[in-house]
Amino acid sequence: MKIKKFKAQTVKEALLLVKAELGPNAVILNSRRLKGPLLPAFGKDSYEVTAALDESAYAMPEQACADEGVATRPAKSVQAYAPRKVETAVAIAELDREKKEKVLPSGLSFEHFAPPAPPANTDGNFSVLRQDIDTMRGALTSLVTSLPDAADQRLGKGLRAIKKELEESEVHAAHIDEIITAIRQRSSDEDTGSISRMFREAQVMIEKGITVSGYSAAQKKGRALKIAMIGPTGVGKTTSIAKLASHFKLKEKLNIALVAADNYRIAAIEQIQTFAAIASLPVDIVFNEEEMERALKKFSGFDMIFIDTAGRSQRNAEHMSDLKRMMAAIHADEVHLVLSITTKQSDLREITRRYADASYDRILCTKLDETERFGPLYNLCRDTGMPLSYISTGQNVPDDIAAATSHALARLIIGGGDA
Ligand SMILES: Nc1nc2c(ncn2[C@@H]2O[C@H](COP(=O)(O)OP(=O)(O)OP(=O)(O)O)[C@@H](O)[C@H]2O)c(=O)[nH]1
Ligand SMILES: [Mg+2]
Repeated sequence: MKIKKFKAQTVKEALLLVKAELGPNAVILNSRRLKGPLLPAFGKDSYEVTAALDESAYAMPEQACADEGVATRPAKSVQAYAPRKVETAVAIAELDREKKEKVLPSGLSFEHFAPPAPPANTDGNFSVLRQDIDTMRGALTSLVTSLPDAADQRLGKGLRAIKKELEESEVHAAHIDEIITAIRQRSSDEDTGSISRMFREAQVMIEKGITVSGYSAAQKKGRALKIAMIGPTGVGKTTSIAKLASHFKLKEKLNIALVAADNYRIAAIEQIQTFAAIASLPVDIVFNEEEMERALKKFSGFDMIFIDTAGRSQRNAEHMSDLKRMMAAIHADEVHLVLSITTKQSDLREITRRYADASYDRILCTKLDETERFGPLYNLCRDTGMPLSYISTGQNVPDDIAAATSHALARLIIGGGDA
C-alpha cells in the first residue's frame, strides 16, 4: 500500500496530482484545508489530499513480469491482468512439477502425490443396482415436485395458479398467504370462469401494496429542491442522478446543480465530473459536512440539486455513521435509497433496515432489465412502508429511467391468469 499526501491550491488540482502519480484506482483517505497559502504570492488557502494505492491489488506481480520478459507497467485494472495471473499460476505449477520430478526417486512420478482414487468396484452388479436406484430416485423426485402439496390441493385451481405465479415472481411467502387468504374469503366458488376474476383481485391487492412517491416536482419557492441518493456500492446511484438530472434539465428546462459527496475513489469523482461536463451542469465535490453546507448554499438559487453519495456497505458501522452525519447536514427534501432488484432478498431486507438511520423516505429500484422476477418491488414497499420513486431499466443515460407506477409494476408481478 502506497500512501502519499498531495498539496495544491484547490482540491481539484490536488486530485489531478493524485491521479497523475497514483493512477485512477487510488482512494482518497483524507482531505483538509490548510491554513494559509501554499505559496505566499497567491494569498489563498491551500488543500492537502491524502491518497493511497493498494499496488498489490492492481499491479502485475514483478516476478511474473520478469519471468515472462515483460517490462513492469503502471497499475491497471484488476480485470486487465486477471488472465495473465492465471497463466502465471499455471506456469508456476508447471515449474513446481518439474522441480518435484527432479528430486523424486526414480520410478516415482508426480502423479504419486495425487490423492488416492476411490476403491474400484469389485462387484459389477453393485454398479448396475446403483444406477437403478438413481433412476428411481430421479423419477420419484420429479413426480413429487410436480404434485401440489396437500395444502395447495385444498386451494383449488385458481388460487393455486395465483400462488404459483406470485412464488415465481419471488413475492415473500407471508405476503402470498395474505393475498390468497383474502381472495379465498371473498370467493366460495372455484370454477374456471372465476379464475380471471381472482387474478384481477390479486392484481389489485399487489397494486395497492406498491406505493409510489410520484414524480419529483421542483418547488418554485425561492429555494432548490434537494434530492439525495444513498445506497450500497454499485447499485446505480450516480447513473440514476445522471438520468434524472438530464431529464429535468432537457425536458423540464430546470436549472440543475450537482453535489458529490462521493469522494472516496478518484474514479467516482471523475465519473460525476465527466457527466457534469457533458451535460453542462455545475458540480461541487465535497469532503465533509461543512463543505456540503457551503455547496448547498452556493446552489440554493437553482431549481434542483442532486446529491450523490459514496456507496456504503450497510455492514460497516463507521461508514454508516459518516453517512448519517452527512445526511443531517443536507436536510434533503427527498432521500432515495437506491437498490438493485438483483440483490438477494435477505440482503435487501438487511440493507433497508440498516439504512433507516440515514432517513431515506423512498426507494429507487435499478436493474429491472436484469431480471424477470419483480416480486421484490412489492416486498420492498410492504416491508419498509416506503414508496417507490423511480425504476431504472438499463444503462442508457438519460432514457432508461421512469417514475414508478403501481398499475404497471403490479402487472409485471402477476398477469391476468390467461397463460
Ligand atoms: N443493467 C443495468 N445497469 C445499470 C443500471 N443502473 C446502473 N447500472 C450500471 O451499474 C454500474 C454502477 O453504476 P453507478 O451509477 O456507478 O453505481 P453507484 O451506485 O453510483 O456506484 P458507487 O458510487 O461505486 O457506489 C454501471 O455500470 C451502470 O451503468 C440499470 O438500471 N440496469
Ligand atoms: Mg457512484
